[in-house]
Amino acid sequence: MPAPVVFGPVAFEESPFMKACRCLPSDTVPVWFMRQAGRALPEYRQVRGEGSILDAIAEPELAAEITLQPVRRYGVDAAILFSDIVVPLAAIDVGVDVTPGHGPVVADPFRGPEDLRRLRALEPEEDIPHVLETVRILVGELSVPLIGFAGAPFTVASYLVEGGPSRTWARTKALMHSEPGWWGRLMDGLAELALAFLRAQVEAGASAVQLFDSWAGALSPDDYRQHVLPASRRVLEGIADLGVPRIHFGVGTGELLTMMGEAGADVVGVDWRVPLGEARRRVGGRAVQGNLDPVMCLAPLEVVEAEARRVLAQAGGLPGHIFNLGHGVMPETDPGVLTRVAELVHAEGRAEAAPGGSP
Ligand code: 1CP
Repeated sequence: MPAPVVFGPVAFEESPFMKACRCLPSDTVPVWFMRQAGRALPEYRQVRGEGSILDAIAEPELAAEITLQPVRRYGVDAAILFSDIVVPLAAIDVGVDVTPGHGPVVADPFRGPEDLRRLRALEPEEDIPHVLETVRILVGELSVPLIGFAGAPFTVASYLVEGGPSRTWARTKALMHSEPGWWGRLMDGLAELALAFLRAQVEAGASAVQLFDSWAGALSPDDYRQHVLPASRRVLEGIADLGVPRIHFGVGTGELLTMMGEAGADVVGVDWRVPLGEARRRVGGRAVQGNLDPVMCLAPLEVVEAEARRVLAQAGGLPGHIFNLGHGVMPETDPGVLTRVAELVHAEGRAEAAPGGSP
């Protein structure tokens, strides 16, 4: 009798990506690229059109197509849902849009505790049916695992408080220290939102999740531990029962890697500032994801190849490494370079069990 066709989270347990998330040996090192869908791809520019990315995300057939484009083009081992970290905020009418070429903009930024009333519980089937429909389409089409994602409470709060992208996060940090009570309630509300968003994506068929705390590296270890970690832990531990791998990533988080693992991650994402061998030491028995500097992909091909080999060497040929960039693909990247990086990782990466047991 033929084996039954299995869809959903259990379908990809034998894939290199899922094995790496679970620190199991596998024949190849899996690879995907943060922001692999997007402006580096001519096929993306062709279908995307003008206007806010939120409009494209609201069209399930289009969002599914954009998710599939980099999988076809690069031969990566995982897809990441085409969505954005501000999607749940937009869905509960907080008043956020994403300006092309700039990023999220909150017309009326959060300035006082009365703004907490603008946060309400996310009801996925009513508030984000289009996102769930996109996931369901993809689960039927993909031959690799789908990663769902959410923004971590701190990073999402930074947009609500600053009103848009920032380089200093000055208002956010000031608020955290001057009004710790309402900061804590803001974190709690955003943790609930991220948790509901991630649970819904997994229940619709996503095989793994990534919690993006992109800007957490702006914080001191003490601030992170006291004012941010509890909320991120609520999100990551809140989905533990679903059994899917949980990836936790931020930029410039070298000094926070141990705590980001302890927040409840199975895999810790690492940017280019910390060699992967050292990152592994900091995250204990967890897997690591990274960490080629995305800017290197603008250099001549032989430089990119040498840098990719250096990342593989630093990962040590042990299980529990997912090759990725240290942050998102730069829009000016030649897609041919990323195809070559994926080929090289597949051909040269090793993930063998260490003699005598686990890494
Ligand atoms: O309209 C557009 O095409 C603009 C570019 C763009 C894209 C392609 C934005 C605006 N968002 C996205 C999609 C997106 N956002 C994805 C899926 C694409 C893929 O990976 O294949 C993901 C994972 C995100 C997540 C996201 N959005 C993060 C976390 C990841 C990271 O890069 O650190 C953050 C911080 C955002 C906010 C955001 N949305 C868009 C921009 C330009 C930004 C960053 C703004 C800033 O610098 O603060």
